[in-house]
Amino acid sequence: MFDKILIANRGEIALRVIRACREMGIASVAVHSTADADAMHVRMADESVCIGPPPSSQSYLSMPALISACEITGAQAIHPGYGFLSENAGFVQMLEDHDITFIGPRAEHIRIMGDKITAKDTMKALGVPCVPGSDGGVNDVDQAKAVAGQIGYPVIIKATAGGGGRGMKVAQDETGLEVAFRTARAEAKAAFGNPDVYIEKYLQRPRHIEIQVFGDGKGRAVHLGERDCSLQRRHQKVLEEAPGPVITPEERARIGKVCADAVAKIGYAGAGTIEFLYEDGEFYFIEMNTRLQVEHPVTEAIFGVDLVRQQIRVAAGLPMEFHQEDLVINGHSIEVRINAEKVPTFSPCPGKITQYHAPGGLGVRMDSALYQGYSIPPYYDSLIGKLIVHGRDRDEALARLSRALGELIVDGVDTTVPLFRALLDEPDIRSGNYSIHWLERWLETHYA
Ligand code: MV4
Repeated sequence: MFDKILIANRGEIALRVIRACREMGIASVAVHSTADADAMHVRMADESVCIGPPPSSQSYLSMPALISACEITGAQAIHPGYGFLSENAGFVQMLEDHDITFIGPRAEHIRIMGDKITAKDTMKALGVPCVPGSDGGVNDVDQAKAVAGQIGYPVIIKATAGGGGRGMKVAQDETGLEVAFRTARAEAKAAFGNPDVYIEKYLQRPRHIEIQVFGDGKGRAVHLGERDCSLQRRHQKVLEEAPGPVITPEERARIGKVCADAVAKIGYAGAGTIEFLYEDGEFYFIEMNTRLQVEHPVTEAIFGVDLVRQQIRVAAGLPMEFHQEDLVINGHSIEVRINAEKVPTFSPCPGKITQYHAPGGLGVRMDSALYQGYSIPPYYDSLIGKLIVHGRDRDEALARLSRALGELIVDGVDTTVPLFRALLDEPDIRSGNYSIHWLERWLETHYA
């Protein structure tokens, strides 16, 4: 096992990793930009290293600075958290050259899943159900028309270098397809330096259901059920829950096994998320994320596992501490993302926290790096906390969420907390009746 781990991240996820390290008797090294000298992750870690000026391109994304920080402190491994360098295959390779262990999958798997056409081809070959569409990429308008004619309109054109909603265009008919195809390619080339696009049948009212998988890197893998992350705004998740309100135990077992078998077969190491659109009882693969996700705590809550601990174990060559049959769901969990943003524009709202009080009690977990007097810098993501509740069933989780939001105090900046208070009064939210378009429609009607 490692003696010392460097955390190449900040905020709540850095604390999350430091806490796992401490429970495992592993020393932790925080890195920070000059803007984060007073940040909680710096205070909580055993040691810290300043790695550069405020812009993340010169600090949290600086590979040489991170490698130097490992060398100075003697850290043997890097946990990347999410975002930043967590899905950068080049970084994983560079660490390998410096004999530093990356706590995450192999560079090869990050690269495959980072190219969405290759990811889909790979998953399809592994028996994962995919959205009907082009086999591989589509190179010209005539080929696009032929594919669309086969699968039927509407269709969606996606950039292979995109993902997470970037570089997508919907076409309702053949005329629209010509425009969509040309603009999609041009935008993909401009945004990603790669014009390659592919086509899928456009699903009109799906849910976003993602399966948590975990591999030991030696051909054994498990799944930890699904999360329903359909409540999004502009491809930013707002609320996530597990299990999914509409997924049956039979559906979970079936798609879960397909996913676990697929990642076992490629020898995947560590945590991964296989994203699906779910419509009319069918799962359609869209993308795989090769990192620990923001919303991982809802899975931890219902399975009673520590995913970061398992990531560290697997990276050190140790086995996971569970088998598939040990993974039994207990109750229901919901996470809300507390952002320093002004609703309904969601414009970032950095500034000084004049008062802070975290909620507590049974079934409540608050993952946040906030403290009273802290100044949220304007340079980074606006996520300032995640409130995660757990109950015996969905209704108990909802009641706890309502109670915990009532206890939470974050003063000095605007936050998304009022949004959650309002959402909890909505019958569709209370009943779990929402698709990927629900939130944007609700925002239009409630704040127009
Ligand atoms: C789709 C789709 C409908 N049909 N693909 C957006 C993010 C990216 N991961 C995939 N996305 C979508 N792909 C087909 N074939 C609709 C979306 C989509 C979406 C997906 C998940 C969560 C929120 C969304 C919001 C708008 C569009």
